[in-house]
Amino acid sequence: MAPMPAATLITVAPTGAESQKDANPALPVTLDELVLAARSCQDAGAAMVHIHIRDDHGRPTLDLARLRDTVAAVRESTDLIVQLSTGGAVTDPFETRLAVLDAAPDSCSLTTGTVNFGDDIFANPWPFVAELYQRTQALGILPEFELFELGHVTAMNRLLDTYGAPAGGHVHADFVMGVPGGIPGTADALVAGVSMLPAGATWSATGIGRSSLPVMLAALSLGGNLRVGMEDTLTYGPKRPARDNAELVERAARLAAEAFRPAATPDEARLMLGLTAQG
Ligand code: KMH
Ligand code: ZN
Repeated sequence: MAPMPAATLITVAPTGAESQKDANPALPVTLDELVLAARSCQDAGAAMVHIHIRDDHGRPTLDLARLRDTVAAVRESTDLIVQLSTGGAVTDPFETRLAVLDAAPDSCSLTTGTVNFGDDIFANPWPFVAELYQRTQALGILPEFELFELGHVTAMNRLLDTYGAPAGGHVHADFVMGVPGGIPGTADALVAGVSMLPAGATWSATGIGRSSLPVMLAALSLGGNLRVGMEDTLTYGPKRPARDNAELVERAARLAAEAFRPAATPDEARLMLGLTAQG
């Protein structure tokens, strides 16, 4: 069994592409709201931010100029590792999703296969995934493999076998569990997924909706890292809306501290992920 890591990387996913403010007014959708959320989440213990942006009407967008402004603004106000979503919304075309890398984030999400996504399909066919992965290698951007299915772990391993190591040499993955149609948000499912990862990989996990807490506790007990945030759950508990993203990060940091694996600072997280220091 791998030794327990000393610290816990906490990633916050503050916005996502699926929810609107009417579901929880604390959802950050403007650039100012996003920057404020990022700053307060860093103060609460986050080291990385997984970003989806919105247009002036609050709709998800992958507009490149906005993405560039967002990366600059978050870097200006925080030390967080900046990760842009290349998943976007289920309606985003492949070319637009590939172009996200031109905004030069530290990291990007990279889902390695197609998955049923509620009533929709989150499409990630192999040629697209292979192209996206090779672009991350060419541009020196750390991919975070987003695994919604056990088969996505197989596809991630196929990418590594076929095209070699990620930029920087380190493999980092995130299990996104409990999406209707994907891997369930249970400890058993997480154990199965983790057992398929290559040696030396780091990983985090997040559970959608009510699977948030069971996945968090299972991830901590398995030596994994945590992703939390309003992309994945708008509530703190049953019938109790989250106050904001920072409240979800505060709880993750508290539980990590109780497990004697306190939240990693952004600099510690950069070391864990093989990223060079900022600035
Ligand atoms: N919004 C989902 C369709 C990612 O950010 O890379 C995809 C998603 C994954 O959220
Ligand atoms: Zn996302």
